[in-house]
Amino acid sequence: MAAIDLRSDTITHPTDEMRRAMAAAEVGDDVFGEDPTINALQERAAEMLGQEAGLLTASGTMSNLIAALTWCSRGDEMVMGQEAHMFWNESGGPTALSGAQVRLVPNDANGKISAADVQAAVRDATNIHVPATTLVCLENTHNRCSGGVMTPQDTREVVDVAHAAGAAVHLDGARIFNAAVALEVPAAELTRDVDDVSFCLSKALSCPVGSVLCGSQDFITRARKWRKMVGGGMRQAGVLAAAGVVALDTMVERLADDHANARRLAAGLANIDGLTVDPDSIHTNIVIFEVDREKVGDARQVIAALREDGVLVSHSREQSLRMVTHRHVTSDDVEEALSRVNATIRRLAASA
Ligand code: TLP
Repeated sequence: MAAIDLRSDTITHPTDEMRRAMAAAEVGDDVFGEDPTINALQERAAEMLGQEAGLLTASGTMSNLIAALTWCSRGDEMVMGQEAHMFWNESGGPTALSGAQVRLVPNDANGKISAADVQAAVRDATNIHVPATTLVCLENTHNRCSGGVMTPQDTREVVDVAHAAGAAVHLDGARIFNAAVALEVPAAELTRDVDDVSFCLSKALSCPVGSVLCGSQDFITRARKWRKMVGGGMRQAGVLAAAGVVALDTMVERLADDHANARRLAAGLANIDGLTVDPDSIHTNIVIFEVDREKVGDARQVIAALREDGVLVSHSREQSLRMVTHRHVTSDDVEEALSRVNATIRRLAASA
């Protein structure tokens, strides 16, 4: 029985077309800016996101780190949502390496942070007792908030408040194309107002490696130096960028299939006694659901039991589990996964 792997969209493999493009890629030394395939990817990405320039990085974590290093100095403050990936899952890098501290504001259930909360969090630049707010970070889609989306209007409201306070806005758009497809808007609508945006090639877009950080020419010039400092100058990485170009051409529209599968998955999970999820709250490819401890048991034991029954899921928090749909999960796999989950949960509930 083949396992159905719903741990993350990061597990996706490159397509045959990507592999062919990688093998044939024209390359050069990217630290000299001479890799034509990387240059093409960066230009294409920047254009799609309504920004002037782009920079290939090794990962989403590296892009977010470079953004923090570019905008923040020691003693500054960056504002972000309390559920931000940058806060939870990047080993503390953005604050540790920039020397700036973080100020958290609430995320709503969709991952949105409100302009009012940001307004209340930014510091008075004339007060020497407080840190300077130099950066506000957004995340769209929102990983820990069930892949929730921020609309262009939500984004603009926060950007206006941040800019009025003299802070830049970084968008962790690891899954920005999922947000664009879900909202049926061009990605640029969600990104052109921010000062920089990073998106991941290696998640639902199916590339093996990489993210692209986009922003103004001046921002990218500064970011390029930080990328070198953190060891991200990757030389003939056109072999990776080639997959990225194919991804931007072929992998964006199909994200709607992942979203439909995620909704189907959520609807099925909602019917299983002992699990709780609101299917109407699922807009993209991430499904986070609660496990009733009394009825079913500890969430980590549930993960182990599901693994034995051929369904791989990840832990989100305390009693929440996460499933992510992606290119290797078909609608038949969703049905099969639901039937396996149902059997596992019934078994656990019988022995609880
Ligand atoms: N997220 C991974 C894990 O780290 C949780 C996943 O499986 O979803 N921003 C966001 C919003 C992300 O979800 C991730 C990865 C990153 C940044 C970091 O990207 P990578 O893994 O390329 O460093």
